[in-house]
Amino acid sequence: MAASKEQFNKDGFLILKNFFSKEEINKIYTEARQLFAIQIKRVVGIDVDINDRDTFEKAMFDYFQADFTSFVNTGKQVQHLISMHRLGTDERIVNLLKEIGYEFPTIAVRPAMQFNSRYLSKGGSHWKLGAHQDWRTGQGSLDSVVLWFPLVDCDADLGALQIIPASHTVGLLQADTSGYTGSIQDALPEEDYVQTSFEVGDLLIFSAFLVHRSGDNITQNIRWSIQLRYNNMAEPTFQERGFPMPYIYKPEENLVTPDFPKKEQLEQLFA
Ligand SMILES: O=C(O)CCC(=O)C(=O)O
Repeated sequence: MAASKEQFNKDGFLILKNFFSKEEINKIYTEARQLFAIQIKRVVGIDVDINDRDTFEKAMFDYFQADFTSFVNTGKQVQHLISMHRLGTDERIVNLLKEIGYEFPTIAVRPAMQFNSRYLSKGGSHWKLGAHQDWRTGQGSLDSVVLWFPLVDCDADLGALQIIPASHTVGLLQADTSGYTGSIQDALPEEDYVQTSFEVGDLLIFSAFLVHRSGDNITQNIRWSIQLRYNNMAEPTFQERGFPMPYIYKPEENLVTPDFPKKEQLEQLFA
């Protein structure tokens, strides 16, 4: 693995084939679809087979149109799957981080699952991100990294990430921070981008300074993927900056469902 560290430092990324088993990735993918299927049944009124990909994804689009608020909430609940969080603390990941030089790895931000499709977007930026460096939003250790992997086989047509090898050493580029990751303002040469491609189980690990962007999903399908992010608490500049944590996580101030629950519902539940 020493050679991989050298390669990582040089290129700013590694693609590791079969890093995970297909079964463990499929379990997370299944649970995510199961959550959506529960709400699809309630809102759209159909008992959809999650393994019938096109039919299920069409139902996802119908659900998105029928009840946007509930769709967004379900999308947020999906971010809390135990299976996904468990994978994020997996020994194989901790060992990989150590192999690229981490002394004291921590989770930089909660794991994120994306289900990207032009049909699941009201604005531009949530299904397709322009060129950016994740460090601008994470602001963690200088050696902070992103782990990106799809839950389905993912090639150029499904919009797998496009990366600029070795761009992790060009510095923090100017970016418009109005989107949630911020798009780099300077035009970067098209020919510098490399299109990635994955089978289920493959993993891309990249420096938070590596310039990357979403590929172009030209299919009708959803591109399901997970991003995990880590910091190295032993990195001196992170320590000197007092371990900044720029992510904000806070509860709603008001009851989401007014007049809920009734006392009787609790009595019945705990009877
Ligand atoms: O998955 C994508 O298309 C973009 C993800 C990404 O760039 C990121 O999470 O930083």
